[in-house]
Amino acid sequence: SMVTGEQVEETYIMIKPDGVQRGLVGEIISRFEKKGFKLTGLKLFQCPQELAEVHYEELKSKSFFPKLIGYITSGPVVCMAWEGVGVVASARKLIGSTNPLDAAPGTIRGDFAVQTGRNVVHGSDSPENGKREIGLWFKEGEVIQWTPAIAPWLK
Ligand code: RTP
Ligand code: MG
Repeated sequence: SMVTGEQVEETYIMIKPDGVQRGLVGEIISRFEKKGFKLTGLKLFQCPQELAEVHYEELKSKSFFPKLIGYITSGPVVCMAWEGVGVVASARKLIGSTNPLDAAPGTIRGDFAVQTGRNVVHGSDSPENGKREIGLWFKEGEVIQWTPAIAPWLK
C-alpha cells in the first residue's frame, strides 16, 4: 500500500439469512464496493450446522449459542471475501454495533436492523480471524486475487 503504516488485509463478510430473505444483498454489497474495497470471493451458500458451530466456536459457552446456530443455518447466506487497506476495522464500522439499536444511522445494522439476533451481516473482528474465516467458508480456488484495470488511487 502507498498509505504508510496501513496494511492490506482481508476480511470475511457474510450476509446472514435475514439479509438474504429481506432482499438486502445488493444494498450490502454496494456499500463495500462504494467504500473502495475489492471483492475477492462471493457465493450463496446454505451453511451446515457443523460449520456454523466452528465459525462461532468462541461463543460456544453463551446462552444464545443454540439460537445463533439456528439463525445462521435457517436459510442461505451470502459469503464474501473483501480485501483492502484496513478493511477489517473499516468493515466493522460500515456494519455498526452488534445490537442494531446501538448502531449509528448510516451503518448497515443502524439502517436495516432492530434485533441483535437478526442483525443482517457478519464481519471478522481481526485480520487473523479474517484469514481463518475465509479459509473456513471458501474452498481452494473460490477466492480470486485480481488487479483492477483502473483506479490506482485505491492501491
Ligand atoms: P458478528 O460476529 O456476527 O459479526 O457479530 P459481532 O462481532 O458484532 O458480535 P459477536 O459478539 O461476535 O456475536 C456474534 C453474533 O451472535 C449473535 N448474538 N446474539 N445476546 C444475544 O442474543 C446475542 N449476542 C450476540 C448476534 O447475531 C451477533 O452478531
Ligand atoms: Mg463477531
